[in-house]
Amino acid sequence: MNKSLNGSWQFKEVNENDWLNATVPGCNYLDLLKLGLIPDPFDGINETNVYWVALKDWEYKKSLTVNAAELSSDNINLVCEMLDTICDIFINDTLVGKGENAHLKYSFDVKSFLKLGENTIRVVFYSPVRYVEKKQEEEKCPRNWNGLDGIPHIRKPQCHFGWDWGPVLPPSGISRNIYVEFLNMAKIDDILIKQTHSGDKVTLDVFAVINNLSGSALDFEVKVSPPNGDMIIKTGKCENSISETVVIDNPELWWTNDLSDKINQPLYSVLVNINRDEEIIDGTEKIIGLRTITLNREKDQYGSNFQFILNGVPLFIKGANWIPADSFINRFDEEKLKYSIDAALFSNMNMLRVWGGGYYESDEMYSMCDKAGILLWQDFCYACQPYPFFEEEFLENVKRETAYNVKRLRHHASLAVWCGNNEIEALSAAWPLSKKYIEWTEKFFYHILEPEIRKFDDATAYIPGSPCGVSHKAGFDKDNVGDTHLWAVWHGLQPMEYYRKRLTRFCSEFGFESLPDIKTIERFAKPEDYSLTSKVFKAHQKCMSGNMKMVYYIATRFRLPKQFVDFIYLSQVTQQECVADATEHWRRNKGRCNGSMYWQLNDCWPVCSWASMDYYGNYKALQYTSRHFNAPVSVSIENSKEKITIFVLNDKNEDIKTNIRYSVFDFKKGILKTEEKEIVIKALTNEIAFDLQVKEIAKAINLKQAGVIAELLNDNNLISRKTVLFSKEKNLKLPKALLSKSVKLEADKLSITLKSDCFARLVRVESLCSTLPFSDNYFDLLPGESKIITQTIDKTCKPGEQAEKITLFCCTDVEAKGSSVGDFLTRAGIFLKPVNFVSWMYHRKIPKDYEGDFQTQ
Ligand code: BMA
Repeated sequence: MNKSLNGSWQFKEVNENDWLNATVPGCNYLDLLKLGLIPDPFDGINETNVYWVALKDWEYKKSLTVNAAELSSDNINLVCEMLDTICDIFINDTLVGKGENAHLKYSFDVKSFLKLGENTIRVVFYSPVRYVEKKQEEEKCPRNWNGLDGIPHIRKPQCHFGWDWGPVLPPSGISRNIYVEFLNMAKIDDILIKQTHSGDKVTLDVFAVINNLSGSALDFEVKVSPPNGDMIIKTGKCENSISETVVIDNPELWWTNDLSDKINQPLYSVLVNINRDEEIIDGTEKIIGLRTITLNREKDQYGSNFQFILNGVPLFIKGANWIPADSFINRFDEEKLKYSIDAALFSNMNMLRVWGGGYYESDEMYSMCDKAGILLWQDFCYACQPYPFFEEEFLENVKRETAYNVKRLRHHASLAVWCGNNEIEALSAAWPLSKKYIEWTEKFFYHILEPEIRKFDDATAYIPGSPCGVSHKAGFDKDNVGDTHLWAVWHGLQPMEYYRKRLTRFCSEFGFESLPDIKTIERFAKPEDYSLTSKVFKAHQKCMSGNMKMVYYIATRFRLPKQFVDFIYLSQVTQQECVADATEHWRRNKGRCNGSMYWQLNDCWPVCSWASMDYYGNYKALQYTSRHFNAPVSVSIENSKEKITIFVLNDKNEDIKTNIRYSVFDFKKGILKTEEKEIVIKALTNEIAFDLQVKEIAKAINLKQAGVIAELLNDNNLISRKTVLFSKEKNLKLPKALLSKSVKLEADKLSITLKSDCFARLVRVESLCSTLPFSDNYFDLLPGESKIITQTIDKTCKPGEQAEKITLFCCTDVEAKGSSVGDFLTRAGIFLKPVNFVSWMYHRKIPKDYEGDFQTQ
């Protein structure tokens, strides 16, 4: 039996006398905020004003009443699912245990410390900053670029100490469930389920470890419940373990959402009960999906592959990177999680990468992705810095962390790959003098971590790090092997078309920053702060020179705006164009390139960043556009000065019969010419549908006022559409569009009909009250064309307000500031800033292919 200790606690700064109300799970910042003792750390420049919190020690206490029956239990454990981080745990003022790893569940044997009646549990958390500083004095880790020096010493999400998108707000507290476990007779400690797929059968081997305190044999039952159909039950006798086999005929396989026609993917429940005299003593259920997922890294004609294969079907991965969803993770509840996973589904993603500077994600997130059909790539929690694995205690600590998280997550259908770390190898050139650290990076990620994983999971693929190559520090930056992180665009100021030169096997990171939604900005800045160089906007931009880089890239396509707020629109449409162009390029080269995961899906606070959805859940342009460029069946255009090549992309495991057409249109007169044909695209392949010569098109029309639109239709229903123009928007004669809308209330949604008198580029439909997404946004409208989009009724808006507060905006609504020469000089100034220029020089060269042995380690 478990007795929860969640709920009301008391807390105080260690040197204070007065105990204050606290909530568990939670943290010191949230408790202080609730009491009004600190201002909102996300507002203005408050982040620095509340830094003192991280420098103090904090203690939490709660009383616990134990009755005679409980006290006589065979075993009594205090279980803490997350203690963040360095802490001592006392019961009735006696030390019962220590916490030193936020990525680990602790279970302390407390039977001998509890007394009948009232007991006091007290947890004292020591300042994470002071801890790291002290450790760093004893053993110097190399300098850090993200956050404080020395953070590798503490097993806590590294981004708590600041990142190039995150604030420095390292919390302390009991961050997940805490409970007392009263054990009698027996408990199931662990369940492992192995799947063997052959023909139309899946064999499940179910193993359980029993902590049997009864001293005698017990009955067990293994119950497997399919999503549809009859339960299979196996029974027997057990002492300290169970090993049972269940064969499933005609299994319903688990697929990613893009390969499935179901909204909820089929899941099987595997329940193990241990009984005595027909009474259940303990039971544990695991929800699994029947599937095989492998990572094919075989040598091939291009080098060595990097391709996920699901139930034998090669996948093109379309996804994004996931960071901790809130600086104070307890605020991220199930509803917000669902909202985020829905955003990934909206954007046709089949994988998210859980990045290594944060958490091993929650059971809830894994379960939701199981259901949604989204794969998860789980980094181990090491990022961008080498770690002191040579310290015995540290190594033992992380081995325990590995065992716990592998056992916790291995049964999930969504788990696709274990990845050792984020970018440590790639950055190790920065620590040439830290030999010991570099040696141990290789030892740990190439020789220690995988065997530790294999003790508990021999089914899930492992890569030592991301990006990875062939072996330690060999090939991690090459296109022909492993995965790549491509940052030449953005960090390296290379032109946005640069990606087209990169035929990477798998791009697991690349990205482009933009401003968050105006509703988000209003929550952290006042109108007088509305400038990219104001104190507040600099505080809400963590990437060096980030705000200026946005300006730099915007000016390549658009005239710089007069109004600050137009930077929101311009940065977002530039971001979406950049990511769309790269992803489509890699999708067109499927087989050689097998994945595109942009950096990053979400934010942990309101900030200018690479996210496609801001902290408060507003979709940026990229979140909308991803829905199109990630759609499993979609149209894509490869354009150059000479040619326009129209592709149809099919990532479905079935042949698709569609109509494809292209039209040449004039910005004012509309469609001038159309050609259409029926085409069958074989399963999992791409086809070139049309190859157009720009010279030919130019004979009939002025390219400065025309474009080409490609459309994919299924029974006259438009399923995908793409526009291409012949120059950057700032060089074209785009007529000022007159946009109109009519809004109708239908059952649970608004239906909005939009129209434009002439070609309207990148139409934004904005709600000034609701965060809920529209069904589509940031699209082009042809002259006279109308389009209907919808938005779910938002109960947080006043009646009528949601429809009223919809505004329309497009490219020609941006009022330019100054002259083109002024824009050019602004760009040149940003480019020539030493930090930018040096980065540009560094990223200019495209790495040559790896030429050594392709046997990956
Ligand atoms: C990647 C990530 C992060 C970082 C991002 C943006 O390299 O792994 O460390 O936040 O780039 O710079």
